[in-house]
Amino acid sequence: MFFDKTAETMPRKELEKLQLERLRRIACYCYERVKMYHDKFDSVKFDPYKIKSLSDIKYMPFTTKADFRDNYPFGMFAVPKRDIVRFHASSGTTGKPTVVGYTKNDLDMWSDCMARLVTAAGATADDTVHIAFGYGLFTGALGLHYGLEKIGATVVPTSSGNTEKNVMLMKDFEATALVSTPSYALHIAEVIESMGYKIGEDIKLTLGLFGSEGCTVEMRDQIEKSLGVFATDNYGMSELIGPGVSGECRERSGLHFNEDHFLPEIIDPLTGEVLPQGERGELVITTLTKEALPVLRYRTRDITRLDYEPCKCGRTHCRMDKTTGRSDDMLKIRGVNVFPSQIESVIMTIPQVAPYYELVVDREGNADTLEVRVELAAAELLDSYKNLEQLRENVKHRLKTVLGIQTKVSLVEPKSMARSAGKAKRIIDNRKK
Ligand code: DLL
Repeated sequence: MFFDKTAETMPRKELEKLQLERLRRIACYCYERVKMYHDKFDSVKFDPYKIKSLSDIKYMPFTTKADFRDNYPFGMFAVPKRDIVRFHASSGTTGKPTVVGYTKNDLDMWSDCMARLVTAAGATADDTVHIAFGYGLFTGALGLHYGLEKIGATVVPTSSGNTEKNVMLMKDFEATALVSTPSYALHIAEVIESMGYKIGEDIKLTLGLFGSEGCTVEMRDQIEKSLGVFATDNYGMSELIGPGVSGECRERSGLHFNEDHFLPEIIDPLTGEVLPQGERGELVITTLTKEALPVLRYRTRDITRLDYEPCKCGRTHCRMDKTTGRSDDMLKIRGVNVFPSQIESVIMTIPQVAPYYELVVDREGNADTLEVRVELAAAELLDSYKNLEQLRENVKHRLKTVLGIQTKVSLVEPKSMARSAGKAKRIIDNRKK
């Protein structure tokens, strides 16, 4: 099923022609309207009127999160405030939020992009979709909301939190699809069980439209088992639009980019060089059609690779692998690169532990230490010290095999870790204190 078959199955050559036309247009548009781009282009003598091929993009300067901070709140906008019809913002860990704005056309483009992705994931006008992302300045809830309404699905905008009420409404309104972060989906499953509801009888979900944070295939399996859904992944970020940048089709062999609106590249995060097709590196994205806040060569910090082979679903737009994490989430432990997703994939395959974990990084003397705290799946496991020790050693050994370094493993009581209603925060890096 397609929402916009012509666009989604456009032959590669035609698509690249369109991308080039749009790249030229947006580069000139930014140069003429946004002082920051004008100055950046001039400083490296980049002439937007002379772009000849898509690969000329490599001469264009990058945009980073710091540019948003330095131009807070409206310095990067390309239209007067009266043309803005909506603001969103991402919270950020320190200081001011990142402010993003949309014109009326931007909102139309956004809901079209979202409509394509939810259709690719299998949502239809017959679905009742429970949206358990936080409504508000976060882009997730309203992004999915408008895309789903566009395809005629019935939207239930409950927001995240108050999980028992969420579950009650899911049952009473007979929700068939759930929108949430993967970590919140796991918590919802836990609450469904504690309320005594049966999956398939009281809760009739069949589809999960998840995203906004990393989720390994192993964690996805757990979510599918506990909620009875087919789980799909959606990727995006506020600076670029929100969700709607890329998402999985039913083949689930990568997340299809909306490539006619978002042009992806993969670069070496250290040198900034564009990497050859198929290599893993940092994802950089250029918005090709946004009016209010066009963003050129945005360094996402997310690590992935792109696949340009046609997909079995018929879509021609390239696919990105699930991200292995953000380059700034990567932990350097005693010189070894560790991605939290590697740890997650180990934890999710050990049945005696629950899918809730935390990583505590510290420094003892000059050496980094990594403690993996993970919840036990059942209280009975606490009855035998010997069995607990065996389990701890098993987790430790499996982590050593995957990461190549020793970790400290702490098994904590079932249901003792904080549950998240949004993006889970799993890393505590005491070295930064
Ligand atoms: O999380 C937008 C979004 C909302 C995407 C709902 C999908 C669904 P931000 O809050 O700005 O925007 O966070 C963006 O979240 O750079 C990634 O590191 C991470 N992220 C988003 N989606 C995924 C995903 C929204 N599917 C940052 N897998 C991005 C892994 C993701 N990480």
